[in-house]
Amino acid sequence: LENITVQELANKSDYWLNNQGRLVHPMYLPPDSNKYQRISWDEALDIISQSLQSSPPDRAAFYTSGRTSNEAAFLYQLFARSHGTNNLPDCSNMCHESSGRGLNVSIGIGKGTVTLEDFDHSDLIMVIGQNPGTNHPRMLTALRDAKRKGAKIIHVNPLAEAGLSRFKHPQDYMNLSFGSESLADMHLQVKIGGDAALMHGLLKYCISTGAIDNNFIQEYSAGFSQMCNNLENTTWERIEEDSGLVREEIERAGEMFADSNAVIACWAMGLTQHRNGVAVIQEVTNLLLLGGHIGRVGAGVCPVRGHSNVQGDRTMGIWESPTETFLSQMDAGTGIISPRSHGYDVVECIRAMGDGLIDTFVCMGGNFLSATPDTELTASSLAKVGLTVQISTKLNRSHLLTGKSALILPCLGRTEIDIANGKQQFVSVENSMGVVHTSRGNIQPASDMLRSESWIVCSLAMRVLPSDHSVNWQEHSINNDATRDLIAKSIAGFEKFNQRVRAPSGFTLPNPPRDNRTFMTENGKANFISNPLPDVNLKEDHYVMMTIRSHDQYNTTIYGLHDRYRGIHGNRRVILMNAQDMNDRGWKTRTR
Ligand SMILES: Nc1nc2c(c(=O)[nH]1)N[C@H]1C(S)=C(S)[C@@H](COP(=O)(O)OP(=O)(O)OC[C@H]3O[C@@H](n4cnc5c(=O)[nH]c(N)nc54)[C@H](O)[C@@H]3O)O[C@H]1N2
Ligand SMILES: Nc1nc2c(c(=O)[nH]1)N[C@H]1C(S)=C(S)[C@@H](COP(=O)(O)OP(=O)(O)OC[C@H]3O[C@@H](n4cnc5c(=O)[nH]c(N)nc54)[C@H](O)[C@@H]3O)O[C@H]1N2
Ligand SMILES: [Mo]
Repeated sequence: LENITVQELANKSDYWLNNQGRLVHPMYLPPDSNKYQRISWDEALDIISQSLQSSPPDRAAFYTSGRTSNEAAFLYQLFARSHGTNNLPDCSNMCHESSGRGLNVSIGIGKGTVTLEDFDHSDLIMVIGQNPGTNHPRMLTALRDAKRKGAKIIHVNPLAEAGLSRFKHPQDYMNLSFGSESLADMHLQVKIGGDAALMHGLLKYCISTGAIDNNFIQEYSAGFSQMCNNLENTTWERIEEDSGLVREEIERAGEMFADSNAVIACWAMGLTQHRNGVAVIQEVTNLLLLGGHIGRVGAGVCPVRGHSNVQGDRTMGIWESPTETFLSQMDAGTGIISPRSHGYDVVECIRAMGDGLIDTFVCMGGNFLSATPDTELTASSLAKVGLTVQISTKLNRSHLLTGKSALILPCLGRTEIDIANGKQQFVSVENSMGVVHTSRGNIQPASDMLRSESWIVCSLAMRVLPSDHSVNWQEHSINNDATRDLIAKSIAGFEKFNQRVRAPSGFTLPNPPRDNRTFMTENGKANFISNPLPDVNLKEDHYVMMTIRSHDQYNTTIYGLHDRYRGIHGNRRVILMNAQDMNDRGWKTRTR
């Protein structure tokens, strides 16, 4: 890194950058310099602390990617709030934000309501806008097991994703069963953006055939008749046109739904990243509420997350718009006084940078530059920041297109042994099902200059915050048990954290809708929310483009150049197009 300019590095591919191995030493890119230089931890932390102390708290922002452990995430938000800001944008803003927003209004919780065991008791699992084969391979096992116990699976996707149509479990080779099985019983090949129309069709079908759970609707919900009225305005012609499906198909799916006592709906980016993401997630929720499929064994909503701890990070308070309930418990538990005004999310943060309103930008992992929506704009906005700091394991583009000065702080990965104060430490994470469990490293660290994320945050806090601060940062820098005790006092659901997390499979966080059909919404009810259908009409000669993830790539990290499920090799920049459309235009496949 010292011998090559950042401009030269920026010309390399992402694949090349990731292949350079681990970052093993703190590095500094001074203002007006084009090469990183080695720097000691003390010097690095001093530079950040000076930058933070020389401007108002709201001129700093703290980004988080989703791999950060609960303990480090908790300390990180505690530090940001002690410093005086809620500027905590995170990768979740670009991922399942719409799930959180939609579900909070519908059922009073921003996460899913199913456990893994529910899959064993489900009659019908809807997999909507999600490709578990590539992105959640372990979920295929849960789907296969559910199917063997009699569940039906409906796949809603413009593409017939391979994992769901041709599934082969590695262990089946051992049992000498060589055939692959089709997991999906039905594939509803919606148009891109056609899910809301499909949901309207399913709702209409169930209402008109009386396939609804009257008890649930009366006792626990609000907004049902309003929704029914609004649905009358949606014609079947519009539903067919917008969804790209024919009425009979939708009715057959409706029949399967009506015949099922316990339905799970899973979804991911195929819904969340649409402009109407919040609305369409509420439509899916409407459908489940209609049949009383919340708070029932084998049923519920299941937004399937990406990063291993993105859900836990939010639970720990990585959130630019925290609720008063959350903040007051945080303050009572830790003795700090959190700022109340909301901070920047990812998009607002980029705007603020562009307007010259950010002096210090710290990233706990991730690749802000490449993951955010408009790379060029983000790069030019970042360039206006005084100091950008990346706490990372591996090199990526965010280390090369930086603020006026930049730091790289190399941290331990979760697979590495973390010994602090003579004791081996472990951390915890929360999965999509709300289960909190331990994560322990077992390989030797790549360098003795690496530090744990918690250590880095606490060492910074000790420099920036007054020495009589209410939090014992010294202790937390080397003792995750102490941090868990503080979390237990400061965040609901984590009582006896240290004891419960040590159980072999961890513990499940409280989930009021699932546990006892308690809905912590404004009216205390589960809400049917009506939303107008989005405009999915296309202009003449226009096409819709969607993005999909591929094999051998994890978000911005490129591990290889092959997507074996799709038979695409040697390239990452691929546009797939309907052959008929290409023919009509006389367009040809590029041959290399
Ligand atoms: N190998 C690998 N695994 C990953 C990741 C990775 O990059 N690589 N990323 C991780 C992260 S952070 C996340 S968030 C998850 C994401 O997991 P997924 O959400 O499964 O990821 P995508 O491939 O982006 O999924 C988009 C899916 O939605 C479909 N789709 C697109 N538009 C529509 C639509 O309008 N309606 C419907 N019904 N479907 C639509 C696409 O065909 C595709 O199957 O994966 C995680 N796991
Ligand atoms: N065009 C497009 N953009 C998207 C998406 C899309 O589908 N299409 N998906 C969006 C989604 S769903 C998400 S979640 C975001 C993801 O946005 P980010 O989370 O910001 O991006 P990642 O590529 O997951 O981050 C990878 C980097 O994290 C660092 N890293 C890896 N492990 C660790 C660790 O243990 N500790 C630390 N400190 N650092 C580590 C490495 O340096 C690595 O280069 O991107 C979003 N952006
Ligand atoms: Mo994600």
